[in-house]
Amino acid sequence: MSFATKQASSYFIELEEQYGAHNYHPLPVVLSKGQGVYVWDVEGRQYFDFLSGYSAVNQGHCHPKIVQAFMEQAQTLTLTSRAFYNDKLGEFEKYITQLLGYDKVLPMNTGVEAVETAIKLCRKWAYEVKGIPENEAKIIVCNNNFHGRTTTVISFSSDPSAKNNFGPFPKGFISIPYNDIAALNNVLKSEENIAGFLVEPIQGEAGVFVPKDGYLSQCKTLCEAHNILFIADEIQTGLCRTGKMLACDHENVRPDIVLLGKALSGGMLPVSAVLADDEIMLTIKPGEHGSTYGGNPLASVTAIAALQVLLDENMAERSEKLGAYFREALKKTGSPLIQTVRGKGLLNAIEINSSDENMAWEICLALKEKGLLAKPTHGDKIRFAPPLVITEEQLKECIVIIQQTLQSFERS
Ligand code: IF1
Repeated sequence: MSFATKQASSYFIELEEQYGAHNYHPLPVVLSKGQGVYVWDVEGRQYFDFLSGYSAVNQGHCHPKIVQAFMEQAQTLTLTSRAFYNDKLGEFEKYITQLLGYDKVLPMNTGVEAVETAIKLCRKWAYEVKGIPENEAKIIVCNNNFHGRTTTVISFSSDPSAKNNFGPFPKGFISIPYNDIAALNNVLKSEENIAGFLVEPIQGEAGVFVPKDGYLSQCKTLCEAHNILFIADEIQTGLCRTGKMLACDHENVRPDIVLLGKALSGGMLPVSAVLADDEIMLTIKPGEHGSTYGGNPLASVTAIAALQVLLDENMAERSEKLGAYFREALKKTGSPLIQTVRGKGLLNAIEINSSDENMAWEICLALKEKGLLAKPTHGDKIRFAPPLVITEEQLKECIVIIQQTLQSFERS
């Protein structure tokens, strides 16, 4: 690396350090370009992206079809607000509701806005359809959840770093253990005025924690029996990431409310969506909820293109097949540093077996040197979630990189 180029990275890192809030601790790599499964840093080095913007670029970086749709609309009409109709929102609404089989969609921007929307919808439904007394509705959530970072959503987080000193918090949430059907059953029997159950089909932030087969379908059955809404946060697991359009599809579960975000725009701009049937969705009336950017024509057009690419390129099948192959290959390495391999489709993580609490971070630094970007989560886990456009050949190359990197740590 030449002196001049070495300065490029450190220049941008120092800029962020000096002028940006310190709410992140990134891996020391400065990216300036992306295409498909690859990203490049400011020194021109190429990397496999094994984070995919936390699953926002399932379709690969700068997918040409999504870029084209985005560019054309960007030159035509980008934002009208919802004070007026536009000629793209309805098309998007028709497309996504038909694709996923719901009566209606409510478009928002970020993932956490979709979560907030679902909470509001669930409560409205509880008061106006189910008949829960005013201000008494409770929503069940799971320990170690991650649903975003607004004050209401962190109020039911169990992660102290997400929550500490951000109170006071609103009431109305009950947290139970994840992957524990008895816990859900107990709380439904013992508590009154339950409106809904909000759950991630696979817990992402918790280190890609896959619940046992049948968990989601049993939860759904219990929710039906108690007349409460089953709300699936598919913001990370949805849109082919786990090998099906929705992770709930693995168990043929149809949630009452589905939340999408991230890959809904293929990484172009924040687009999220809440899907539900009329009985739920029509409880919100004009003026009761919304957003300046939600449902804008640029987002609408981009989202249709992003969804169409998932279908055209058989991303669900690719994800399922390559994911299974990837996990098998990781297990076959027999590396003593791998405690567990888990995941579904191309949403995967390994748990590092080491007494050194910095080991996962050190491994990610070493992977970076070998041309693969991955991010440690919760200290001892490394998440592997490449764009779904990755080819079998590229994946094999990546497995070799991971294997060699782990080996270099085994010796030391
Ligand atoms: C950050 C994790 C991923 C999500 C689910 C809602 C949201 C997210 C299931 C909110 C967002 C992100 C946000 C990112 C870290 C990240 C993450 F490690 F924290 F868990 F992806 F794995 N529901 N997840 O995963 O969506 O408002 O951000 O659009 O730095 O906070 P958002």
